[in-house]
Amino acid sequence: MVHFSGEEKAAITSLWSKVDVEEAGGQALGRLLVVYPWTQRFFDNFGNLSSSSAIMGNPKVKSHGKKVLTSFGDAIKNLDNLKNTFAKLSELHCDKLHVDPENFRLLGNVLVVVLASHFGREFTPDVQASWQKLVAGVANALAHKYH
Ligand code: HEG
Repeated sequence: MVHFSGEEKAAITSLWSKVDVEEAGGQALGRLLVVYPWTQRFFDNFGNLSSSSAIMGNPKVKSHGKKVLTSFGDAIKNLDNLKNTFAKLSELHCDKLHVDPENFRLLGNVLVVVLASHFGREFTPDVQASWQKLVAGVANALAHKYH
């Protein structure tokens, strides 16, 4: 299980307090769909995904991205307990949605890119390392109930 030091927790929480969840969530999910187009197949009811501008401007992508990133907020409140926090969502993604857990890792890395581009020099190597640990922890927790 991942363990977060006090410094890592502080780095994660302090950046998180400045994240615009709607904006960053829409960017992260949108970029996932653009960069890894096979992920689009989970969202065939989202309407127009025919180009990068259609994807980035798609209101369903934005609102679902916000939902996903809001759920990251629960991770940040439960850094010592990620597996239990994501147990229900893991079951949902496995049994109902059939999302390959590799996609959780891709989304986590895309989120890190979005944060880096937004925060620039404030996103220091140490802050990045803390966030990489977080997104890996969330991806593992979401994959935990797969069978
Ligand atoms: Mg998932 C639904 C969280 C990655 C595909 N995802 C949801 C929901 C949450 C969530 C909170 C709503 C659950 C509900 O309605 O009860 N997702 C979540 C997180 C992550 C993630 C925290 C982080 C890595 N999801 C993810 C990825 C894919 C995916 C990578 C596909 C590539 N999620 C997916 C789909 C739905 C959800 C297809 C249902 C969407 C809908 O039709 O409403």
